[in-house]
Amino acid sequence: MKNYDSDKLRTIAVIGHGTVGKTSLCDSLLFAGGAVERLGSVDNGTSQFDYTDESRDREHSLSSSMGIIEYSGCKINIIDTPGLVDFHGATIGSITVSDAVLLVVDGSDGVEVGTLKTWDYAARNDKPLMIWINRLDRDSADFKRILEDIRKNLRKSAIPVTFCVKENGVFSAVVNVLTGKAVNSEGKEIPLPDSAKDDIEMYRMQLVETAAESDEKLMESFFENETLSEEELTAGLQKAVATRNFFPVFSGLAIPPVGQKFLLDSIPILVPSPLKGTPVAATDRNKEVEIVPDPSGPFVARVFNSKVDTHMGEIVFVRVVSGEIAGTADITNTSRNSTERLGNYYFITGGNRINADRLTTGDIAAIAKLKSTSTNDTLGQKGSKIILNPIVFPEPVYRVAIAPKERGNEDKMGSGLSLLAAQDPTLILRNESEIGQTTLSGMGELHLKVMLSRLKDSTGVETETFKPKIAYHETITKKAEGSYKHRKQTGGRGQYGHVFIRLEPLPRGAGFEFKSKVVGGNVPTNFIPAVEKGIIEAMKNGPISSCKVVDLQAVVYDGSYHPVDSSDMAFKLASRKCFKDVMLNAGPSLLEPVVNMEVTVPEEFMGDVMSDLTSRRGRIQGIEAEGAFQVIKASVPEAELFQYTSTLKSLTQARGSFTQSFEGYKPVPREIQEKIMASVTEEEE
Ligand SMILES: Nc1nc2c(ncn2[C@@H]2O[C@H](COP(=O)(O)OP(=O)(O)OP(=O)(O)O)[C@@H](O)[C@H]2O)c(=O)[nH]1
Ligand SMILES: [Mg+2]
Repeated sequence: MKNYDSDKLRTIAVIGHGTVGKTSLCDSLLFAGGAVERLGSVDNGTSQFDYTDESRDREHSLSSSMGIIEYSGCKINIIDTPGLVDFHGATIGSITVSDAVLLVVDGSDGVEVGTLKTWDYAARNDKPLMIWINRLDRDSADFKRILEDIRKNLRKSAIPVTFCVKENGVFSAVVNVLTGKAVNSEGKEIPLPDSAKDDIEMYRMQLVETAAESDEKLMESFFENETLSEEELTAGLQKAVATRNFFPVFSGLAIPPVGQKFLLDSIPILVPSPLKGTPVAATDRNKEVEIVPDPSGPFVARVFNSKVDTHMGEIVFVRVVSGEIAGTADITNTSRNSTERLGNYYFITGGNRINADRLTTGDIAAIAKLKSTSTNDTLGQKGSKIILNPIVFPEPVYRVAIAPKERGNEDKMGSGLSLLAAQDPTLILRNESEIGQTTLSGMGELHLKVMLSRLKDSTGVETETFKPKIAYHETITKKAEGSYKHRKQTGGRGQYGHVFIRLEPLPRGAGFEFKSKVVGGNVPTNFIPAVEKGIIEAMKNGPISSCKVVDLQAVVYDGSYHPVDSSDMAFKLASRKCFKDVMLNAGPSLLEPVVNMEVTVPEEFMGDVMSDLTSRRGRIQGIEAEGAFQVIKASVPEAELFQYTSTLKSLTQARGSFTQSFEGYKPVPREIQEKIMASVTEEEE
């Protein structure tokens, strides 16, 4: 493959709801662009993108994959992304490194939760966006209805560059508004159908107005001539795409391919080249900077994905944000401040690799044989201190406790999972000392299933998962005080420690404060640290449920000592016992972790989802409309949310989604507190 300069590169991330035909469309683009001789198909296992056994078996894309099309003097990098929310980590990474995204929408179902979510990622990354309305061959498909749906849910400025025509209710042609050309249902060029003439005029006018609005000079020219020249139209549309004021809509079928060439023709024209992309925020020696896309600038590349390849071992995928590198070079992983040798890099298309000898601004490549580089790292020229602002991945929403099936495999499991977590930032492994369990969190049940089967394949370690314990906390609700005297006389030297302690509640999140207000040396200063230690030890296992005690102030305000028998140990024991006694009189209460949820569902499911949340002791905080969807905001105890991803799936026919974030600790209702205390006592016995 020849080397392409930055202005001849375009990277497109293909995104959208699950099973709308993204992978099929990517295969059809490869075929239409002449990159493959045979059309790959997800249905017979020959897709260039879903080429792993894993994705073939599950019939979904489970990670992002690449394809390269050399078309009209340009190199178009296509990145196919997973539609399932479980694998949106890969989707977000791919969006971040694209020049534009192509949002695929089903021609019958229209905008779905996955459409909204991926749209939102593109918006947050300020990416130019194109839309492909797919599967227009289905009986229920309706181009105009879906266009309206898109305009209502997403933005008005979605305007067709190509549209579909049905004759007698059957899909018959795709028409290009810009060129006036048309293709039939076999993809062959045909004269413009009469039934398309009015629509082509209407859409062309909308395009002309959009172009004129993008620039004052064009607006003037439009007022003068009532139209725009072809050059003016192109320039205006380019600008409107780059500024996200216009979302070009394409349409057709992925299977059999119809309409692909119209899209390929438009990509080099409508999608801004990497050189026109927005500068990327970064820090250089802790100072905020912006990295401008410039092949003659310093070499900076972003790692947006990494995986283990059967032939190459661990590989990382990068986009060159600035600069250029040829041949081999020593580079710096600036995120880890380590040196790497860049020598084995490839352009990847499907499951194949092509040796590369130059990486320039805007291009995407896979690098093999790096020592310790993973997703979200920055690579720079030797000695560089530039670190790109990291990609923000969503918080995992599905957490389980995990252990190896066979005892003794703990370390192997830990290191295997750590490696997977470094490749996928939405997978988080934690040793949680508070509950004494190792937990694994991810984006959903399928996400963890796939990761654990990868773990088994790579290390042979089989695992078991179970419901994680809840990290309850204990606190107090009122002031109380008391004393305790620890005295033992056993033959020789005795033990003597005597303290008066007062406990006072502190605001949530304040933790623990300790003060000494002892006067007259009743407890000598050198024993005060032992008193504090005793309390801290007692707070590790609270008196009501054996959970951690938080948010209180302890004051030791009096006591007494014995010149011979007093010791650190005696004061520690006294304060430990005293703390327990006083806490039981201070209105002890159990706190539980509570999370903020945002559940997005089509309106028809709102009632069911809300009553389910309420039955989980959830408190609805508000409801907002987002197009035809409702976003329910609620605060729900973590204890009630185990496997909520699966619940929501079955409540909404997989058309709902949610995000969650930790809100804080809140008191557990009395009757539930009693149940928890009973179960803790049972466990201890
Ligand atoms: N009739 C028809 N079927 C299509 C079309 N495009 C895709 N399909 C079918 O839709 C199914 C799903 O297609 P995929 O390409 O795997 O969908 P996807 O969006 O990549 O799905 P995920 O990877 O799970 O997000 C397959 O069985 C395809 O054959 C189309 O234009 N027309
Ligand atoms: Mg797919």
